[in-house]
Amino acid sequence: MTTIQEIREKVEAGERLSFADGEFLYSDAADLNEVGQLANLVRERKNGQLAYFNINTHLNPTNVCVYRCIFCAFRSDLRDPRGYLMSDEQVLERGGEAVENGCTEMHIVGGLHHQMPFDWYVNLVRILHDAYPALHLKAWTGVEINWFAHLTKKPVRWVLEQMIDAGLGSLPGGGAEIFHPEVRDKICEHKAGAEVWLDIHRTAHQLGLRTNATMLYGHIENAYHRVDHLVRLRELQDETGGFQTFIPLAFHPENTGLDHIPKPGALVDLRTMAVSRLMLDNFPHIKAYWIMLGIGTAQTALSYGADDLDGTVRHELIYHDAGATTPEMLSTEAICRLIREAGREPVERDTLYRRIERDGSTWRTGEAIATG
Ligand code: V47
Repeated sequence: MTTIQEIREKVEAGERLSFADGEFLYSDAADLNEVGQLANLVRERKNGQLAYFNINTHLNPTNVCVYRCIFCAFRSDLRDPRGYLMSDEQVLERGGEAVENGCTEMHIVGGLHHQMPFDWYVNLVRILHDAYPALHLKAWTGVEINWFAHLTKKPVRWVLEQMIDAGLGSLPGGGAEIFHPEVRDKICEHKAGAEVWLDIHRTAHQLGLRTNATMLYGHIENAYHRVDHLVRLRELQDETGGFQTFIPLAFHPENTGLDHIPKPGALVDLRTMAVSRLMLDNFPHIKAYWIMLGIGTAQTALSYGADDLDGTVRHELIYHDAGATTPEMLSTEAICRLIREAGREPVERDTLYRRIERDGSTWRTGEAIATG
């Protein structure tokens, strides 16, 4: 039988936790505050008192999607009045707005629109990058990259090379959901399976792209599936070292096919954050995405393993369509205040974790931030 004392000893000695340790940490036998304390120790070892954020915006160029993932409130059918597809002018206008507001990153993801060719998706990256070269484009989940390979009948490597040539800066962590087929086959049976998602990130890392990873929790999965998910990510990170940040994503049920399931409570959120920090010993950063957690839980998460709050954010749709009641955006002053209230030192970073130095309305990229 595992005990918290044994796990404490391993964590203090910097030893890797096992699958069984992960399951124990999720169980009622492991006191949440003790789990949080251990995660806080690892956070502090890696990132000291720093807590990161960036100034970013979202762009979801279409919500029309061939897939019908049961947890998604954002997708639309082509003929549904909610369905939309942005024009190049609208996309560029968003880029202009982002730059005017000091954004360093645009996070681009959307539906898989069956009428749009691969060229449309590459062109979107190209026009944004050409017009706003300093804006980092964190675009397309592994699921979208897989769709582009399907559309073009070309290898994933080729798809990524075209995107890099157009101006892609990194891949976000979406589309991972829960890797285990017992769950994946029920919530998103058609989309890229675990091996495909992981292999796309492997290829991206080989091409020099940094990527993130997520886990969608609080629906039909159990602790075993969550730990399995974390261990698969940890194995790929051992191989490539290309992941930057892990983001646990709490399921939001409103307007989804799983609206009978209640949203996970704050204690589940905090435990998931802490277990992620403890199991993913080779990930430099764990993000508390305030849009999804709510502001109070996100602040508390900074003492349960998280070292990053994502960004100030503009134009978020995926969570707000699914019932998130958080604000649409935060100002830099507000996000810094939240971080200071949590006892941490706010650091504005770019997507690749380099310090941002600002002078009035101009900014420059400073030094890379070292992680322990
Ligand atoms: O893959 C969709 C999730 C993800 C719901 O890389 C839902 O920095 C909860 O990946 N309830 C997209 N979750 C968002 C994402 C992300 C967010 C913030 C930062 C980064 C990053 C990536 O949102 C999807 C899916 O797992 N999602 N619908 C829902 N109803």
